[in-house]
Amino acid sequence: MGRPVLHIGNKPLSSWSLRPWLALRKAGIAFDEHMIPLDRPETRAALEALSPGGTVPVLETGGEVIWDSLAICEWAAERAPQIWPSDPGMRARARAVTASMHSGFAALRRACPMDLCRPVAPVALDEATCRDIAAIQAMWAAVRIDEGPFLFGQWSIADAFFTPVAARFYHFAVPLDPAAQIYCDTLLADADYHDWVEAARRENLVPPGHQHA
Ligand SMILES: N[C@@H](CCC(=O)N[C@@H](CS)C(=O)NCC(=O)O)C(=O)O
Repeated sequence: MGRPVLHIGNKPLSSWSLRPWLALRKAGIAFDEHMIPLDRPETRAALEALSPGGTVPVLETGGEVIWDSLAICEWAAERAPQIWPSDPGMRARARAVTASMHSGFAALRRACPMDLCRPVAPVALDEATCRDIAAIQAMWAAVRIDEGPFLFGQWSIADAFFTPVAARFYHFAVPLDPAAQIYCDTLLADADYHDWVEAARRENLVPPGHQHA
């Protein structure tokens, strides 16, 4: 069986693609990657040909096609259980915050899309976005444990889901409470994230003005 292939969107913009890419890296699973440029006339047909989900990321492995960032992370965790916390209570909380990010915070996504090539600069944030930012920080404070730099001590899928959030906070110069700032700095200092950012900067396929939540 060949290596799994992770199909992703443009690295500067595709926050959904970044999450499973990090999870596969942290799981130590070797994979090939294939980028499908977004926002082009041929994009829709390419995505629909790839999976019933019609979006990236998509993982192709052993005849299976897995779409959805969280489903791919779970596939990785079945092979590398250490990317969820080992304690059942903590694992349940990690899944809860991950699911909250997966399905929520639409206002933040809309107002502060991930764009790793964006100069760092604040924008005026509407009320709904401020509420999302406060809710994320409150959620982090509620679950964060003291042992280790990540949300649940060791790196977990929850951190994969919050890395694009930290990138949004950074590029939009969002003021954070001190503990949230330290956590975001940790995520943004991660070596695998840096590899993604460097590749994003090398990519020059993105039509100007396009943004993805
Ligand atoms: N829930 C999906 C969302 C994925 C998603 O929305 N991906 C965007 C790119 S970041 C996409 O493929 N959009 C389709 C398009 O641009 O036509 C997941 O978690 O994987």
